Amino acid sequence: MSSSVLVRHYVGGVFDASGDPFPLVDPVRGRPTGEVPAASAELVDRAVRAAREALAGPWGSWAPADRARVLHRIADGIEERFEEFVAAECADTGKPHELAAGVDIPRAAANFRAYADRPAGRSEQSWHTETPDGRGALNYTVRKPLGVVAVISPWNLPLLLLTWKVAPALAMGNTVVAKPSELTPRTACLLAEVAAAAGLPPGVLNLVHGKGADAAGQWLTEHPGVDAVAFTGESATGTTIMRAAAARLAPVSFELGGKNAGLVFADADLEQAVAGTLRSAFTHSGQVCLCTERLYVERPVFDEFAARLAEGARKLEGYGPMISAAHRDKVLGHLARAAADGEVLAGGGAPHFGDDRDGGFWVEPTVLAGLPEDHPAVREEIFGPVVHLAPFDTEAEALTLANAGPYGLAATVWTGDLARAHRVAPALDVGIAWVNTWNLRDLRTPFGGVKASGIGREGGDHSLDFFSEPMNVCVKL
Ligand code: NAD
Ligand code: 6OD
Repeated sequence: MSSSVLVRHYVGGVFDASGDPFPLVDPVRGRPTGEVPAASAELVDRAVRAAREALAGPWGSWAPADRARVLHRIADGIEERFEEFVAAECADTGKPHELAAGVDIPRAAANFRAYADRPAGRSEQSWHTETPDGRGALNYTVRKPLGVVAVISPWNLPLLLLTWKVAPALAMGNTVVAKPSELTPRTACLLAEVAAAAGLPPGVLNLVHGKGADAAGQWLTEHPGVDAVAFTGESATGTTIMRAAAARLAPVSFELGGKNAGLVFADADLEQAVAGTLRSAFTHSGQVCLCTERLYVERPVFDEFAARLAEGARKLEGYGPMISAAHRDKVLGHLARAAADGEVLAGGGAPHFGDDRDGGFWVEPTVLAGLPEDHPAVREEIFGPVVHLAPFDTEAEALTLANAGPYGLAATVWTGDLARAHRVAPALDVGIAWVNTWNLRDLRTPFGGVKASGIGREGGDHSLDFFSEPMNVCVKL
């Protein structure tokens, strides 16, 4: 799918394509389809200053209800230009049209609506207590914005994850400098156009493009004018960004990598578990941070489950490519080592189409088995269409296996036993556990990971809490 979006920065209300360009590549065919101008350090600085000035401008005195109106207008704008957003998302990521049109772009609009309607009670002076020991004082809480927030987002769900942070940051009265992934910048440009048309004052949302290390991302996170950093991406990048933020004690909210486990108990509805695992392992070709990469199956149903999952994987159609040649090569490298050390039940390589897609970055949906738990394909995040199956014998063993390793983002539990579901799910070392489903999202629930998978929680009031400072005022009566 093509997109005519011109990639431009948006700073202080002005669009600008300055900076040395680098190519944007279509993952489906591997051909250049556009250019990204790399922001200079001077432009990043200008964006932070524009955001600081906007805080002190009219935006700083807008009531939550005024902010809510403009956030709803941004959501309206995304819906009005829906097909342009879908085309830009597909051009950048190569993901199937139905995924962009059915999930990712609608979720971007939903993110704005969800946060538009939420903060009134949180940001106004609505929490009050009287000093309980009879000293006659009224305490109330004022919620203030953090200030200038840097939002740095990845390539897998470009608009969904950008708006997931931008919307609550704006709802709480902050100003934002956003840097989307250098691989997928187009939808962010459309968002800037929509925000301007919706009446968001200049400087409130700024957009700079470029790479991460020694480029726009690093310059932004190291900038002394940035008051907080909200980041989604790899755990290793999170470590680097945390160091930069630590230098000035700026708060961070991190959504990072994962190596998500699933547990299939023998009492599960196997048909439901197979169908659910095909979704949880292969949606967006495994390039969703919540995807299942390790599946532990109770031994009595292991062979049947493995055969059915492998058959389902072989029959999958309409999946998309990896984001880049480098990422495809990383995934295929894992598959080559896994094939040498274990079993490949389905897939295992690059598909052959016999057309121009053979120039793109494709990997077949792959089911592996028989690898030891310390194998790189079982321990490291692959972020591709790859799931490894291993058997277990007891509930305790299943939990030990699932909880091993450095990550703790999400897990799935497939069981027909309600008591087991309530016993096992809370015992998992993850931020999100789904029982007999996957990626069913209510935007008010806490979202995030434990261990190397993140710091803090986003979603609903959790995002509003991160993007604001509560201040107590105590009045002697
Ligand atoms: P990445 O860490 O390489 O890049 C993410 C963003 O950070 C990009 O905009 C990039 O330019 C920027 N960046 C890179 N180095 C930087 C630096 N030194 N300073 C400042 N910015 C820098 O991640 P990616 O490859 O784009 O995304 C895939 C990763 O994201 C996977 O690990 C995946 O699990 C994770 N992810 C996590 C979640 C979650 O909610 N936990 C969601 C989506 C993706
Ligand atoms: O659904 C969400 O709110 C969310 N943050 C999803 C993240 C998916 C990771 O790739």
